[in-house]
Amino acid sequence: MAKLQIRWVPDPILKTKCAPVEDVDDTVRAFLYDMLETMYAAPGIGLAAPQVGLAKRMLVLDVSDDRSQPLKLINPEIIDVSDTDAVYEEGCLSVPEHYANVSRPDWVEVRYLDEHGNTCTVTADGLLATCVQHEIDHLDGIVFLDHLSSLKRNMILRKMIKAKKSRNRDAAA
Ligand code: GNR
Ligand code: NI
Repeated sequence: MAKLQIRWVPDPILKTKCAPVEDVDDTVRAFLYDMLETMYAAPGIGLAAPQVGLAKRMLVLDVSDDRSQPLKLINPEIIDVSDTDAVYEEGCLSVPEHYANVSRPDWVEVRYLDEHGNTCTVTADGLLATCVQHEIDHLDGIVFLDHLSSLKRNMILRKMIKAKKSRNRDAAA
């Protein structure tokens, strides 16, 4: 297993529409394990492949308190949503140290392939519903900042770019 490097905005891969996984093979399974290791180490409750440099439609999640319920979703599709929305304060491993309220459907039904290539469905509510929608957004090149007003989004983006410049200065010094 290997820990992967997490990309931060404004990395262009975070704007990419990811391609479906064609074959659920050992390479895919190994990558999902590396993603889980990276997510647990971060620590985070979800991670999408483009965040670690691979523009393919797969993601991992674990919203359990004791970090014992890993979920691995390949080619996930939202097939039903609630009429009602819920607001959560979201964060993102690709936008470290920034948080904002985002409104999304408060439950969703998702169809996906598991790591053996079997079609499964999961019905999610609460934090899992928020998280799985946040992760599927990543597969379409969307980050939670895209759900905010342009004023808030640009404020956070400017801070991310400033922080990157100061990291680069430190690295050069
Ligand atoms: O670790 C994470 N926490 C989180 C909190 C509220 C809403 C969404 C998330 S997902 C995030 C990890 C991440 O960036 N996944 O893409
Ligand atoms: Ni994220």
